[in-house]
Amino acid sequence: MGQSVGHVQEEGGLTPGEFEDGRLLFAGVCEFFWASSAASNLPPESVPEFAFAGRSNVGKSSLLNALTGRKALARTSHTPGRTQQLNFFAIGGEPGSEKLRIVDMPGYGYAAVSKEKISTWTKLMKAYLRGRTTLSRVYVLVDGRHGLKDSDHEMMTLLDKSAQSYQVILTKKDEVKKRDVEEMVAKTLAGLQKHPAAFPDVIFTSSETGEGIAELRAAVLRRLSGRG
Ligand SMILES: Nc1nc2c(ncn2[C@@H]2O[C@H](COP(=O)(O)OP(=O)(O)O)[C@@H](O)[C@H]2O)c(=O)[nH]1
Ligand SMILES: [Mg+2]
Repeated sequence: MGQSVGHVQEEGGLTPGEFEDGRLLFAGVCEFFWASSAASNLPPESVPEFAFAGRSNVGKSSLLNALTGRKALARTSHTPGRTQQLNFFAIGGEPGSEKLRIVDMPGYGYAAVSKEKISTWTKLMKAYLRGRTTLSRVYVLVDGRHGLKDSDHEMMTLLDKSAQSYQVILTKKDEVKKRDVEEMVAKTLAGLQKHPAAFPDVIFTSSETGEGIAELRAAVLRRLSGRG
């Protein structure tokens, strides 16, 4: 394993107990329960929400599958029509008694989409991000082969303005040469300096090998218990 990654992830100071609790948190119920296409039909606020955003094809569906250890989650997200909505999943308990919610946000930065559609999603995302008091953290997924793009900066600017806490997750680590990993992490952290609300650390993941997934679960658990 690359030393750099161990280093980056240890900076979070996650304990073995947090890794185990994180694993258990995602080992239970994981159920799709709500899709919102407009700010007027968001589910009532309840438990803390962890939203996942990123450019189309960044590996969001794969990461959510790896995180929850289930294939059904991505299948739900792939249901035609639902990809342009905010999809809500109950984690750790049946909807109504869940411990947290995962929110799958529409992918952005996809060129072949009409302006009208983009403006509809943008409105929905803005409304959700600005108004949601139970939103605990947004994870912005960035392709680890390519790094931050203009559309990621736009998304993060929106998050800065919304005063939402967010962290970047680099994806597809298995596709990045070991010697390039450290440089990609450094470049990404440098790019985050423009963004006051960004968590100053990244998690490098691979849904293919599972690397970084336990760390992500533990990070969610830590945030959920008010320690991160
Ligand atoms: N090698 C590799 N490929 C991945 C990984 N995650 C996703 N992919 C691939 O990237 C493409 C887009 O993945 P998907 O999860 O559908 O992305 P989404 O559009 O962000 O939901 C698919 O071909 C996946 O197989 C990963 O960790 N490693
Ligand atoms: Mg997807």
